Amino acid sequence: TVGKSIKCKAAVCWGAGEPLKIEEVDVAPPQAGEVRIHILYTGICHTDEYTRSGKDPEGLFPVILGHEGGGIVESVGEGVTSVAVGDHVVPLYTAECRECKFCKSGKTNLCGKVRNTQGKGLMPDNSSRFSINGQPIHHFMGTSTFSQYTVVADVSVVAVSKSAPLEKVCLLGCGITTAWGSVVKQPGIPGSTVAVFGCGAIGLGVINTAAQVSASRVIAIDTNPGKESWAKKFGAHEFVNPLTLPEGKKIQDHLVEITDGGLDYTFDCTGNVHVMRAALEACHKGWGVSTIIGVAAAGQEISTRPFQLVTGRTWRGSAFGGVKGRTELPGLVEEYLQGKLKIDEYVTHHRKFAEINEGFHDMHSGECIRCVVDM
Ligand code: AHE
Ligand code: ZN
Repeated sequence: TVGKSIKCKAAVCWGAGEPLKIEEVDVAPPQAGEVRIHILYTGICHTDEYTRSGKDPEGLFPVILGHEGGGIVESVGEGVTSVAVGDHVVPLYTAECRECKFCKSGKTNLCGKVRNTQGKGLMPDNSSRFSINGQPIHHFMGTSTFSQYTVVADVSVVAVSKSAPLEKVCLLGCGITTAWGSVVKQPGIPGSTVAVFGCGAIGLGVINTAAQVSASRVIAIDTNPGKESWAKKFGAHEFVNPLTLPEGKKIQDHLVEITDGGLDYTFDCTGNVHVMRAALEACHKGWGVSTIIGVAAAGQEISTRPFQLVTGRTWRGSAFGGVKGRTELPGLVEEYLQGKLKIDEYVTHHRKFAEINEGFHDMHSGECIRCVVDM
């Protein structure tokens, strides 16, 4: 059966730094190996803002942003067997084909199958399913959830339990899963000391997961004093505001002092390269491991004295928390339904689709953890 094009509303970013504009777009039917999804809810993540702002060197325009979506499969292209019409789904910006060198390695969640075309803002056949009066609009991160209908590759979507509210589980498309995976995929955290730099959604998720797996001491760090109560609510034992340290005192030196030589594990959840350095240098000599989760601004580089690594600290990073989305998201949704995984607690703001730009403004305020947009 040959599907028809759908007209719907989408938030289009026409150029770097421009606000999103709600437009009527044509969404072509899914081709072989593709899935068209009716998006009902989407979160807004700092990465959407990073690309909107024009700071992302890989940013392409015009584009339909968004990568934290929840929706229902409207139709599928030829050969699609992994999801069916009517399934409740979460699009995945980290695909999982189970066939490529990466997927088969057993060492990483990164998948090579659609990486190149995804990076070009296109579907795997090198074309776009979005257009306005015949002008193609770029896809984003293989998901483009700021559209009432989107098309994704079948390797870039997972069906989840219909018992779970899509307005909540959409957030598993990025932030909460990233935070969860960064902790549970790393052996050794139970019983260990942990410091988390940055108390946004990712930082709070890392704090919460570390506390749940019984880290012995979880120290939250943020320059916004308002984040102390958030961090503690999510399980942090202590909170340090670097701005309150004596003049000239570095946060890493303070942390090394109060932890008898440094932390076992640290996490950068800020994307600030100076914070990344502090997170590494706050690690304990001989075994401390620092994980970079935040996305740094274009052209930024990290630095430290090599002696920091020679003396046994490890600097690492992960994308989407090391989580294989198609395999693991259904289980995370079950954990949410059983009350073992927090999602509701992150949602501080709700917006109608027409107010999506206000949702971006919400995100900049320290009081916003996650804003969910009702499409
Ligand atoms: N294009 C940016 C980098 C963006 C980036 O690091 N993306 C993260 C996901 S951020 C989620 O909010 C990622 O996982 N990337 C892996 C990948 O394969 O793209 C830049 O600075 O160039
Ligand atoms: Zn994100």
